Amino acid sequence: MNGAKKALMVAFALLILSCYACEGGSPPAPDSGTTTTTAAGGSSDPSKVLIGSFNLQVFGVTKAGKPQVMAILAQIIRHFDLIAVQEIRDAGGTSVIDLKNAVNSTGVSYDYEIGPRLGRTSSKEQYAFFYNTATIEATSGAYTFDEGSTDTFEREPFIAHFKAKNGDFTFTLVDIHTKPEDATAEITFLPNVLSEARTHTAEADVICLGDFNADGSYFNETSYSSIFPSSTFDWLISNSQDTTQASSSNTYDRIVTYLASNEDFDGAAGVYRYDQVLSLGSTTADQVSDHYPVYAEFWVGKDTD
Ligand SMILES: [Ca+2]
Ligand SMILES: [Ca+2]
Ligand SMILES: [Ca+2]
Ligand SMILES: [Ca+2]
Repeated sequence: MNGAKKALMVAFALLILSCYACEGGSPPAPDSGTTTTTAAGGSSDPSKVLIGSFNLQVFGVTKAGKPQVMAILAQIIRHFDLIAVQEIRDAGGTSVIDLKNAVNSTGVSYDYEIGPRLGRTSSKEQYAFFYNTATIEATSGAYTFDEGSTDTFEREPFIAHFKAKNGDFTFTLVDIHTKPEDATAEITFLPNVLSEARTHTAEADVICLGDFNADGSYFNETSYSSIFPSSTFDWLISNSQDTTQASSSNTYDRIVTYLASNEDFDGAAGVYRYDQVLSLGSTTADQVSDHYPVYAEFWVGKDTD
Protein backbone atom coordinates (compact mmCIF):
# COMPACT_ATOMS: atom_id res chain seq x y z
CA MET A 1 0.00 0.00 0.00
CA ASN A 2 1.51 3.33 -0.96
CA GLY A 3 1.54 6.33 1.36
CA ALA A 4 -1.21 8.25 -0.38
CA LYS A 5 -3.53 5.24 -0.38
CA LYS A 6 -2.81 4.57 3.31
CA ALA A 7 -3.54 8.19 4.24
CA LEU A 8 -6.80 8.00 2.33
CA MET A 9 -7.81 4.82 4.18
CA VAL A 10 -6.96 6.36 7.57
CA ALA A 11 -9.00 9.45 6.70
CA PHE A 12 -11.92 7.24 5.64
CA ALA A 13 -11.71 5.23 8.88
CA LEU A 14 -11.70 8.45 10.92
CA LEU A 15 -14.73 9.73 9.01
CA ILE A 16 -16.66 6.52 9.77
CA LEU A 17 -15.63 6.72 13.46
CA SER A 18 -16.67 10.35 13.78
CA CYS A 19 -20.04 9.59 12.17
CA TYR A 20 -20.65 6.81 14.66
CA ALA A 21 -19.53 9.06 17.53
CA CYS A 22 -21.99 11.80 16.59
CA GLU A 23 -24.83 9.31 16.20
CA GLY A 24 -24.04 7.54 19.45
CA GLY A 25 -22.95 4.40 17.62
CA SER A 26 -26.27 3.85 15.86
CA PRO A 27 -27.11 4.24 12.21
CA PRO A 28 -28.13 7.79 11.22
CA ALA A 29 -31.30 8.82 13.05
CA PRO A 30 -34.46 9.29 10.98
CA ASP A 31 -35.86 12.77 10.46
CA SER A 32 -37.49 12.68 13.86
CA GLY A 33 -37.90 16.40 14.18
CA THR A 34 -36.40 16.88 17.55
CA THR A 35 -34.82 14.11 19.58
CA THR A 36 -34.48 16.19 22.73
CA THR A 37 -37.56 14.89 24.50
CA THR A 38 -37.68 12.50 27.44
CA ALA A 39 -40.03 10.15 29.23
CA ALA A 40 -40.90 13.06 31.52
CA GLY A 41 -42.90 14.54 28.62
CA GLY A 42 -41.95 17.34 26.23
CA SER A 43 -38.57 18.99 25.73
CA SER A 44 -35.78 17.63 27.93
CA ASP A 45 -34.20 21.10 27.91
CA PRO A 46 -35.90 23.17 30.65
CA SER A 47 -35.12 26.35 28.68
CA LYS A 48 -37.43 25.24 25.84
CA VAL A 49 -40.97 24.03 25.22
CA LEU A 50 -42.00 21.86 22.31
CA ILE A 51 -45.40 22.71 20.82
CA GLY A 52 -47.14 20.50 18.28
CA SER A 53 -50.33 20.03 16.32
CA PHE A 54 -51.87 16.74 15.24
CA ASN A 55 -54.99 15.70 13.34
CA LEU A 56 -56.04 12.52 15.18
CA GLN A 57 -58.20 11.34 12.21
CA VAL A 58 -61.65 10.42 13.54
CA PHE A 59 -60.66 9.99 17.15
CA GLY A 60 -63.52 8.37 19.04
CA VAL A 61 -64.57 5.18 20.77
CA THR A 62 -63.37 2.93 17.93
CA LYS A 63 -59.81 4.22 18.11
CA ALA A 64 -59.94 4.44 21.90
CA GLY A 65 -60.79 0.72 21.87
CA LYS A 66 -57.49 -0.20 20.23
CA PRO A 67 -54.84 -0.47 22.97
CA GLN A 68 -51.87 -0.48 20.58
CA VAL A 69 -53.10 2.66 18.79
CA MET A 70 -53.81 4.39 22.11
CA ALA A 71 -50.31 3.56 23.37
CA ILE A 72 -48.80 5.13 20.25
CA LEU A 73 -51.03 8.22 20.47
CA ALA A 74 -50.04 8.58 24.13
CA GLN A 75 -46.36 8.36 23.21
CA ILE A 76 -46.81 11.01 20.52
CA ILE A 77 -48.59 13.37 22.94
CA ARG A 78 -45.87 12.85 25.58
CA HIS A 79 -43.31 13.93 22.98
CA PHE A 80 -44.69 17.47 23.30
CA ASP A 81 -45.06 19.91 26.17
CA LEU A 82 -48.25 21.10 24.51
CA ILE A 83 -50.10 19.76 21.50
CA ALA A 84 -53.17 21.04 19.70
CA VAL A 85 -55.29 18.20 18.36
CA GLN A 86 -58.10 18.08 15.84
CA GLU A 87 -60.84 15.69 14.77
CA ILE A 88 -62.14 14.34 18.06
CA ARG A 89 -65.44 12.70 17.11
CA ASP A 90 -67.13 11.25 20.15
CA ALA A 91 -70.62 12.27 21.26
CA GLY A 92 -70.13 10.47 24.58
CA GLY A 93 -66.86 12.24 25.39
CA THR A 94 -65.21 9.21 26.99
CA SER A 95 -62.43 8.66 24.45
CA VAL A 96 -60.60 11.88 25.35
CA ILE A 97 -60.58 10.83 29.01
CA ASP A 98 -59.24 7.43 27.92
CA LEU A 99 -56.52 9.21 25.95
CA LYS A 100 -55.53 11.38 28.91
CA ASN A 101 -55.32 8.25 31.09
CA ALA A 102 -53.15 6.53 28.47
CA VAL A 103 -50.83 9.56 28.31
CA ASN A 104 -50.52 9.67 32.11
CA SER A 105 -50.01 5.91 32.48
CA THR A 106 -46.24 6.45 32.70
CA GLY A 107 -46.56 8.77 35.70
CA VAL A 108 -46.53 12.09 33.86
CA SER A 109 -49.30 14.60 34.52
CA TYR A 110 -50.91 15.95 31.35
CA ASP A 111 -54.20 17.78 31.32
CA TYR A 112 -56.32 19.11 28.49
CA GLU A 113 -58.65 21.91 27.45
CA ILE A 114 -61.39 20.77 25.11
CA GLY A 115 -63.76 22.81 22.98
CA PRO A 116 -67.44 22.25 22.15
CA ARG A 117 -68.66 19.86 19.46
CA LEU A 118 -68.68 21.85 16.21
CA GLY A 119 -69.92 21.35 12.66
CA ARG A 120 -72.85 22.23 10.43
CA THR A 121 -74.07 18.67 10.08
CA SER A 122 -74.58 15.80 12.51
CA SER A 123 -70.87 15.02 12.08
CA LYS A 124 -69.35 17.05 14.91
CA GLU A 125 -65.72 17.53 15.89
CA GLN A 126 -63.94 18.89 18.93
CA TYR A 127 -60.57 20.57 19.30
CA ALA A 128 -58.36 20.06 22.34
CA PHE A 129 -55.02 21.15 23.78
CA PHE A 130 -53.08 18.52 25.73
CA TYR A 131 -50.33 19.95 27.93
CA ASN A 132 -47.78 18.78 30.46
CA THR A 133 -48.76 20.42 33.75
CA ALA A 134 -45.12 20.24 34.87
CA THR A 135 -44.06 22.70 32.18
CA ILE A 136 -47.18 24.47 30.90
CA GLU A 137 -49.91 26.42 32.65
CA ALA A 138 -53.27 27.21 31.03
CA THR A 139 -53.70 30.79 32.22
CA SER A 140 -57.20 31.75 31.13
CA GLY A 141 -60.39 30.21 29.93
CA ALA A 142 -60.23 28.70 26.49
CA TYR A 143 -62.88 29.94 24.09
CA THR A 144 -64.30 29.33 20.64
CA PHE A 145 -63.95 32.11 18.09
CA ASP A 146 -67.23 34.00 17.74
CA GLU A 147 -67.82 34.56 14.03
CA GLY A 148 -71.01 36.53 14.66
CA SER A 149 -73.59 36.44 11.92
CA THR A 150 -71.14 35.24 9.28
CA ASP A 151 -70.68 31.52 8.76
CA THR A 152 -67.09 31.34 7.56
CA PHE A 153 -66.00 28.29 9.53
CA GLU A 154 -67.33 24.74 9.62
CA ARG A 155 -65.51 24.47 12.96
CA GLU A 156 -64.73 27.86 14.50
CA PRO A 157 -61.15 28.01 15.86
CA PHE A 158 -60.52 27.07 19.49
CA ILE A 159 -58.31 29.51 21.37
CA ALA A 160 -56.47 29.37 24.71
CA HIS A 161 -53.75 31.28 26.52
CA PHE A 162 -50.75 29.54 28.10
CA LYS A 163 -47.56 30.25 29.99
CA ALA A 164 -44.33 28.25 30.17
CA LYS A 165 -43.81 27.43 33.86
CA ASN A 166 -40.01 27.46 33.69
CA GLY A 167 -39.87 30.99 32.24
CA ASP A 168 -41.81 34.02 31.10
CA PHE A 169 -42.99 32.83 27.69
CA THR A 170 -46.69 33.65 27.40
CA PHE A 171 -48.62 32.80 24.25
CA THR A 172 -52.01 32.14 22.76
CA LEU A 173 -52.78 29.13 20.57
CA VAL A 174 -55.42 29.15 17.84
CA ASP A 175 -56.42 25.60 16.84
CA ILE A 176 -58.06 25.15 13.42
CA HIS A 177 -59.33 22.31 11.26
CA THR A 178 -60.71 23.78 8.05
CA LYS A 179 -63.41 22.17 5.96
CA PRO A 180 -61.40 20.92 2.95
CA GLU A 181 -63.81 22.29 0.33
CA ASP A 182 -63.84 25.71 2.06
CA ALA A 183 -60.14 25.77 2.94
CA THR A 184 -59.35 28.84 0.83
CA ALA A 185 -62.09 30.98 2.40
CA GLU A 186 -61.37 29.75 5.92
CA ILE A 187 -57.58 30.20 5.65
CA THR A 188 -58.07 33.66 4.14
CA PHE A 189 -60.11 34.64 7.21
CA LEU A 190 -57.59 33.31 9.75
CA PRO A 191 -55.58 36.57 10.07
CA ASN A 192 -58.79 38.17 11.41
CA VAL A 193 -59.05 35.42 14.01
CA LEU A 194 -55.42 35.89 15.04
CA SER A 195 -55.99 39.62 15.39
CA GLU A 196 -59.07 39.02 17.55
CA ALA A 197 -57.17 36.49 19.67
CA ARG A 198 -54.42 39.06 20.21
CA THR A 199 -56.88 41.56 21.62
CA HIS A 200 -59.04 39.02 23.45
CA THR A 201 -56.13 37.43 25.31
CA ALA A 202 -53.96 40.58 25.51
CA GLU A 203 -51.08 38.59 24.05
CA ALA A 204 -48.70 39.52 21.20
CA ASP A 205 -47.56 35.93 20.68
CA VAL A 206 -50.44 34.27 18.88
CA ILE A 207 -49.59 30.95 17.28
CA CYS A 208 -52.04 29.47 14.79
CA LEU A 209 -51.72 25.74 14.25
CA GLY A 210 -53.76 22.88 12.94
CA ASP A 211 -54.96 21.07 9.87
CA PHE A 212 -55.42 23.97 7.47
CA ASN A 213 -55.92 21.63 4.46
CA ALA A 214 -53.54 24.14 2.90
CA ASP A 215 -52.43 22.21 -0.17
CA GLY A 216 -53.45 19.83 -2.94
CA SER A 217 -56.84 20.26 -4.55
CA TYR A 218 -58.16 22.21 -1.53
CA PHE A 219 -55.82 25.19 -1.57
CA ASN A 220 -53.31 26.83 -3.87
CA GLU A 221 -50.37 27.16 -1.53
CA THR A 222 -48.72 29.87 -3.60
CA SER A 223 -51.42 32.20 -2.21
CA TYR A 224 -50.25 31.50 1.36
CA SER A 225 -47.76 34.38 1.15
CA SER A 226 -50.46 36.95 0.40
CA ILE A 227 -52.70 35.67 3.23
CA PHE A 228 -49.83 35.53 5.75
CA PRO A 229 -47.39 38.21 4.46
CA SER A 230 -43.84 37.98 5.76
CA SER A 231 -44.05 41.61 6.90
CA THR A 232 -46.41 40.45 9.67
CA PHE A 233 -46.19 36.67 9.96
CA ASP A 234 -43.63 33.91 10.15
CA TRP A 235 -44.46 30.50 8.66
CA LEU A 236 -42.82 27.83 10.75
CA ILE A 237 -43.99 25.11 8.34
CA SER A 238 -43.11 25.82 4.71
CA ASN A 239 -44.93 24.75 1.55
CA SER A 240 -42.40 22.00 0.82
CA GLN A 241 -43.11 19.98 3.97
CA ASP A 242 -45.12 16.76 3.73
CA THR A 243 -47.48 16.38 6.69
CA THR A 244 -49.38 13.35 5.38
CA GLN A 245 -48.95 9.64 5.80
CA ALA A 246 -49.95 9.10 2.14
CA SER A 247 -47.19 8.75 -0.45
CA SER A 248 -48.21 12.07 -2.04
CA SER A 249 -46.68 15.24 -0.56
CA ASN A 250 -49.10 17.77 0.92
CA THR A 251 -48.60 20.54 3.48
CA TYR A 252 -52.05 20.30 5.02
CA ASP A 253 -50.85 20.98 8.57
CA ARG A 254 -49.34 24.32 9.45
CA ILE A 255 -47.97 26.54 12.19
CA VAL A 256 -47.89 30.30 11.68
CA THR A 257 -46.92 33.04 14.14
CA TYR A 258 -46.73 36.80 14.33
CA LEU A 259 -43.23 38.25 14.07
CA ALA A 260 -43.54 39.03 17.81
CA SER A 261 -42.73 35.36 18.41
CA ASN A 262 -39.43 35.44 16.48
CA GLU A 263 -37.65 36.25 19.74
CA ASP A 264 -39.18 33.11 21.29
CA PHE A 265 -38.78 30.65 18.41
CA ASP A 266 -35.54 28.66 18.70
CA GLY A 267 -35.39 27.77 15.00
CA ALA A 268 -36.54 24.15 15.32
CA ALA A 269 -39.75 23.34 13.47
CA GLY A 270 -40.95 20.64 11.13
CA VAL A 271 -42.82 17.39 10.76
CA TYR A 272 -42.62 14.81 13.55
CA ARG A 273 -42.16 11.44 11.84
CA TYR A 274 -43.39 9.26 14.68
CA ASP A 275 -43.63 6.31 12.29
CA GLN A 276 -39.84 6.44 11.85
CA VAL A 277 -39.07 7.31 15.48
CA LEU A 278 -41.21 4.43 16.78
CA SER A 279 -40.30 2.12 13.86
CA LEU A 280 -43.93 1.55 12.90
CA GLY A 281 -44.94 -0.37 9.82
CA SER A 282 -47.26 1.46 7.45
CA THR A 283 -50.24 -0.68 8.51
CA THR A 284 -49.83 0.34 12.15
CA ALA A 285 -49.07 3.96 11.26
CA ASP A 286 -52.22 4.10 9.13
CA GLN A 287 -54.27 3.04 12.16
CA VAL A 288 -52.89 5.99 14.15
CA SER A 289 -53.62 8.81 11.68
CA ASP A 290 -53.32 9.84 8.05
CA HIS A 291 -51.41 12.93 9.27
CA TYR A 292 -48.06 13.53 10.94
CA PRO A 293 -47.80 16.08 13.74
CA VAL A 294 -46.11 19.39 12.98
CA TYR A 295 -44.03 21.06 15.66
CA ALA A 296 -42.14 24.18 16.67
CA GLU A 297 -39.86 24.72 19.66
CA PHE A 298 -39.71 27.91 21.73
CA TRP A 299 -37.44 29.42 24.36
CA VAL A 300 -39.17 29.86 27.69
CA GLY A 301 -37.08 32.82 28.82
CA LYS A 302 -36.77 35.29 25.93
CA ASP A 303 -40.27 36.74 25.76
CA THR A 304 -40.68 40.53 25.94
CA ASP A 305 -44.35 40.83 25.06
CA1 LIG B 1 -45.77 36.59 25.12
CA1 LIG C 1 -46.85 21.72 -0.16
CA1 LIG D 1 -47.15 12.23 2.25
CA1 LIG E 1 -42.78 37.27 22.16
